[in-house]
Amino acid sequence: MLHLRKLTLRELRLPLKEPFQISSGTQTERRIFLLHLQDGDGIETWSECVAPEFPNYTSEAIDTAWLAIKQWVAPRVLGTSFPSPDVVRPVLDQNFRGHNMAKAGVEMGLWGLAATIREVSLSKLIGGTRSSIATGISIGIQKNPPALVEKARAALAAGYQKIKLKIKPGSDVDFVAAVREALPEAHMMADANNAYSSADIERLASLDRFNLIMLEQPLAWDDLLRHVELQKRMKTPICLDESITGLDRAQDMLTLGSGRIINIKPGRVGGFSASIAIHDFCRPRDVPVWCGGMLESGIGRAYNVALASLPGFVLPGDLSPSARYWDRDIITTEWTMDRQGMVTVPTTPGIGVTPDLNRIENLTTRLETLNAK
Ligand code: OSB
Ligand code: MG
Repeated sequence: MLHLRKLTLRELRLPLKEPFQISSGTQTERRIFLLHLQDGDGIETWSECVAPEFPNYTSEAIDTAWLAIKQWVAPRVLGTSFPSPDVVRPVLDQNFRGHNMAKAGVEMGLWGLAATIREVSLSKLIGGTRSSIATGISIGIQKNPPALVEKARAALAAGYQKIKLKIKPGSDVDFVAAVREALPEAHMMADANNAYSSADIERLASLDRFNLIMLEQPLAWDDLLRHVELQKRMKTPICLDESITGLDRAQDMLTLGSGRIINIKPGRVGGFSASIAIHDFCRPRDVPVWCGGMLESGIGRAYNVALASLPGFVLPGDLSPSARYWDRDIITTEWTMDRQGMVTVPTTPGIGVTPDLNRIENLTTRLETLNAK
């Protein structure tokens, strides 16, 4: 039985090693939202709510997620007994629309807690089959094509198996062309974070000549229909990120032909149950899925790595090691990647990382503890 007695919400700020620019803005620091879960026997674990500072990815932001967890998520889980974590999501969805990242932070924490209680790794708990995960890097928009080429070259030299180039109008075709010319064999893709509209179809279709593995979320964040027309015009597979908010949207994508690949981020779809459901739907239909990232700390990364160990995650994930993002992570043994671009899946019980409690305490800017009544 899972029985949550105490939930602690904690915000801390971690400076990014280098600014990360996507079409909707630049980040220099990550506001990190951690959750600490404790059951009646004193068993505990940590999770992370990935909502960003501003509602410029989906409609959620850290401050809305904090409110949603405190007001509506926590009261439904604190003091409630769940036989297993897969029954949590329906409870969170009853007459409670949206707020997927808020729901996911807590739902995933309960998966982490279940793994700790059962003394198995999180990967094993969900049926993971991989012992290491192929890793790709997401490279932010750079000031000019040569600067991007340099980043891409360094990433390949470090072993990354896939490079993802962020693009936006004004920083797209020339940038991708320069990287392709410099690195003809690179496994590469582009991510527009919904910076384009149907008026840009010809421009987007011109990316076909660069032999990209996929083009991620070119059109609006909640669109499925306009992507159909674009996919018909393009040879390059479209991968949806923002538009896939749950299993139903994954099904719609396939029915409509809005795209051919899905980037699964457990935060965006509301947690592990939904992520596993999308994985299970896609796998027999030969729809490749891979695990995206939200600039998580080492704690959030533990969940992504475990999820990506499922057999249908057939493409490299955005699961860069700690040193890609931070001078120092908030876990004691940081995430590393080997020269072949592989990240090892932990086999120890629970989430498989050890939070650095002193560092977390020192960095904390906001704290709130909620108890079962
Ligand atoms: O679209 O995948 C995205 C980061 C923040 C918001 C959206 C996205 C991203 C990334 C970063 O691409 C991937 C990572 O965590 O390394
Ligand atoms: Mg994306």
